[in-house]
Amino acid sequence: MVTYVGKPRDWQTGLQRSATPVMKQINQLMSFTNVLLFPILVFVVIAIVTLCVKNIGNNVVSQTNKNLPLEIMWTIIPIMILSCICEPSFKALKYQMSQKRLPFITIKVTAHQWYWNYEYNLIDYRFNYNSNILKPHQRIEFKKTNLNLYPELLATDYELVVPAGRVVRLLITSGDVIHGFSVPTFGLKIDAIPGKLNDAWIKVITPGIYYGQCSEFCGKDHAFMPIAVRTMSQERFNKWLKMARNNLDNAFNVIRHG
Ligand SMILES: [Cu+2]
Repeated sequence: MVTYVGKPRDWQTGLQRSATPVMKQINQLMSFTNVLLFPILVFVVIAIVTLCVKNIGNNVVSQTNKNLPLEIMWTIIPIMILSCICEPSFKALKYQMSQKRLPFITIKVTAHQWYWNYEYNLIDYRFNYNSNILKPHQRIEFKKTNLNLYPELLATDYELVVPAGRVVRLLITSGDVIHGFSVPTFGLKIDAIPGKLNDAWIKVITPGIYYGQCSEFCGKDHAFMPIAVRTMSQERFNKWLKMARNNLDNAFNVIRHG
């Protein structure tokens, strides 16, 4: 059973709900920054309105020049605000970029115009498959008629499948031009560059389906190469691995209905 769908909501203004520890930190950073930004917004609005009202009817606008205390103040205060943002920001970045030792599995993600290839390269299981956008006429064939679980322009025929609660290492590259592997709920946005392997890690807490899109303009179908990630318990994932190396369609059928 799919328990959670990680996708954008209509009229959403904030970030998507976090599904990984990295995104949790990014969300916390965002909330913290907003707390700092709100008083600045209020101060700037009040200052503009006050100055406008004060200068109504004046042909010559009042000016303040060479006011040393004022200049010191507007240098020191922004430095203090930026220093406050700097610490959690670098902390989140460092966490995101840290190498995780002994990941449960490493998956190679290769971008192509305009689909993704996922390669599982384990000692016993070596296989890869392409993930294309799910076209409307394929919905019945793939048993993906539920638009909430499989939204238009985001659903794919075969998802990237990862175990929940385990560290998964992703090696991201491209077979043609630069693409971007981006899944907002994971706090993940990393370029897929031809001839270069980029490294990222995810640890998805809740089983579900999570959606993202290519985030580097890569040609005419850039908007039609979505990313769908299906996460499940380790037990089910192991079963899926065993089946997927022999019969991919059968493996996906089982996890869809199991
Ligand atoms: Cu692309």
